[in-house]
Formats: sequence, structure tokens, C-alpha cells
Amino acid sequence: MSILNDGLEEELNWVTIPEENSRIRGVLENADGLMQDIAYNVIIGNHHESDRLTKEALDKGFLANTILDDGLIAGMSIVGVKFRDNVIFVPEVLVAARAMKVGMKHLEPILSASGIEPIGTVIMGTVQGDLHDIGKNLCGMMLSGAGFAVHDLGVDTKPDEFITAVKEHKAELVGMSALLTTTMRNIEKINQAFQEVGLRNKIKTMAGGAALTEDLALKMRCDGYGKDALGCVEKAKELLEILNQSEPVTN
Ligand code: B12
Repeated sequence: MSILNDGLEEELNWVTIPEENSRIRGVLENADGLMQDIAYNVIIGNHHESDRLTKEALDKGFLANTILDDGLIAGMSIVGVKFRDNVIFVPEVLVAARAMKVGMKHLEPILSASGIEPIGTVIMGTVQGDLHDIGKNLCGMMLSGAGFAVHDLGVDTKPDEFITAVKEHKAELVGMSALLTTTMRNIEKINQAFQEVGLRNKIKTMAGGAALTEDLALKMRCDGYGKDALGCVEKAKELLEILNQSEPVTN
């Protein structure tokens, strides 16, 4: 176990909710010093350093998943708390998001490399009105890494764009990301739109994002919810299995 570097020790002072603090501290204290440096550079938005250190970590043999969880995501979780508590504002968050993205650029090919026939096809998108994409991208990467073919529609995705993509790619699964309470209802609209074109019973839909709980996702007529990227992959596999076991449906 390593101790925290000075920068992170100071940053953790901003995390004032005890359970939140001990959860994030636990991840960082158990992480290598290099992961801590990556996390710190995400927090302060130093994209040159997060870029360099992520490369260095890969060269040193750290697993892409470790760098993601213990470095980039751990850093972003402190950014999230500071933003929520009005310690920092949109510009600082954008700079941190850029620092996270340059690191992710190195991890993506590794997380996505599967080289085998896709086990299923997923359409991913952030719902209409919502521009957050970091979590969705992470889920997409993890799904690719788990062997799914992933078609990412980006942010601010309208219901008809989901429908077109499902038809075009003959997708079995749809993943919707929603981080804003103001626009999360669009999840229900997307499910409704699938119903109206007769596709709803042929696919499985799942959702996730900071605004959601499992209860809300199911109330908005999704088949599943994922708390994080790992949960997204597990849910996708579970839903695919259910779909494969069920009789073909005619709408
Ligand atoms: C980064 C960020 C931004 C960046 C986004 C950059 C980008 N390219 O994505 C910027 C600065 C642009 C931004 C803007 C805004 N933001 Co913002 N943002 C955040 C922040 C700090 C972090 C989000 C993030 O990337 N987290 C890291 C990723 C890894 O986590 P995640 O997205 O939750 O994803 C994980 C899981 O949820 C899940 N998941 C995600 N998607 C999916 C999909 C499926 C299918 C599944 C199964 C799982 C899944 O797996 C992911 C990986 O583990 C959050 C705070 C927070 N704690 O979430 C606020 C937050 C989401 N933002 C918020 C707000 C209010 C805004 C603004 C309205 C601010 C403003 N006044 O302008 C705007 C909205 C712009 C818009 N129309 O979308 C609020 C939302 C509050 C609410 N409940 O509605 C939050 C919660 C902050 C807060 N506490 O106030 N934001």
C-alpha cells in the first residue's frame, strides 16, 4: 500500500462527505504512485502530463483497466465532487475532462482489442439535450473490450437516430446515457419511439448515468440499468442472453 502524494492529500480535503472521502481515498491509497500522479493531473487538468504518464504506465506494464480505474476515473471522481459542491466550475471541469480524454486515447485500442466475432451489437448514445459523453465512451470501450460491436451515436441523440442505427446495424441492444435530471425523461421517449415503429420487442434497452437509478431506468421502460462501465458490460451480456433464449418476436 502506498501513501497519497501531497497534491491528492490536499484534493481529498474537498471531499467532505465521510463515506465518499473514504471510498475515493481507499482506491487511491491502494494504487501505485504513478496512478496517483495520473489522477492528480486529471484533477488539475494538466493534459500534457496525463498524456505522458498514461503512456509511461502502459510502457511499464500496468493494465489498461488499472490505469483507467485507479488513475483516470479516480481523478475524475474528485473533479465530480468539487463541481457538485461548487468548488470548481464548468471551465475547470472541461479542462479536467480533456486531461482524462487524452489518457483514454491510449487505453481505448487496448480495451477495445478483441479480434474475434462480436458477441452482439450495441448502439450507444447520450440522450437528447445532454452533452456528457465521458461515461458513455467508457462504457462503449468496455463493451468493445468484452467483444461487442459498438456503434456510438455521440451526444444529444434523438429517438429517430437510435431507430435508424438499430435498423442499419441490426443491433440487439441499445445503451442510453443520461446525466441530467432535466433530460433523462428522453430515455422513456426513446423506448416509446421503438415501440411505435415495432422494434421494442426485438431489442433490449439499458441505461445509465449520474442522473439515474435502477428504479428510474425500469420505470422509463428500459430492460436494464448499469451503475458503471463494468455494470454496463454485465447487463449487456445478461440482456443478450435473455434475448437469445426468447422466441423470435413478430411485432
Ligand atoms: C464532466 C462534467 C461535465 C462536462 C462534460 C464533458 C464531457 N465531454 O462529458 C461539462 C462541463 C460540459 C458539463 C456540463 C454540464 N453539466 Co456536468 N458534470 C460533469 C461531471 C463533473 C462529471 C461527469 C463525468 O464525466 N463523470 C465520470 C464518468 C466516468 O461517470 P458517468 O458519466 O456517471 O458514467 C459512468 C456511469 O454513470 C455509467 N454510465 C454512464 N452512461 C451509461 C450508459 C449505460 C447504457 C450504462 C449501462 C451505464 C452508463 O458508467 C459510466 C462509467 O463508469 C458531473 C458530476 C458527476 N458526479 O457525475 C457533472 C454533472 C453531471 N453535470 C451537471 C450539470 C448541471 C451540468 C450543466 C447543466 C452545467 C451548466 N450549468 O451548464 C451542463 C450541461 C450541458 C449539457 N447540456 O449536457 C450535474 C447534473 C445534475 C442533475 N442531476 O441534473 C452534475 C451531476 C454535477 C452536479 N452535481 O451538479 N458537465
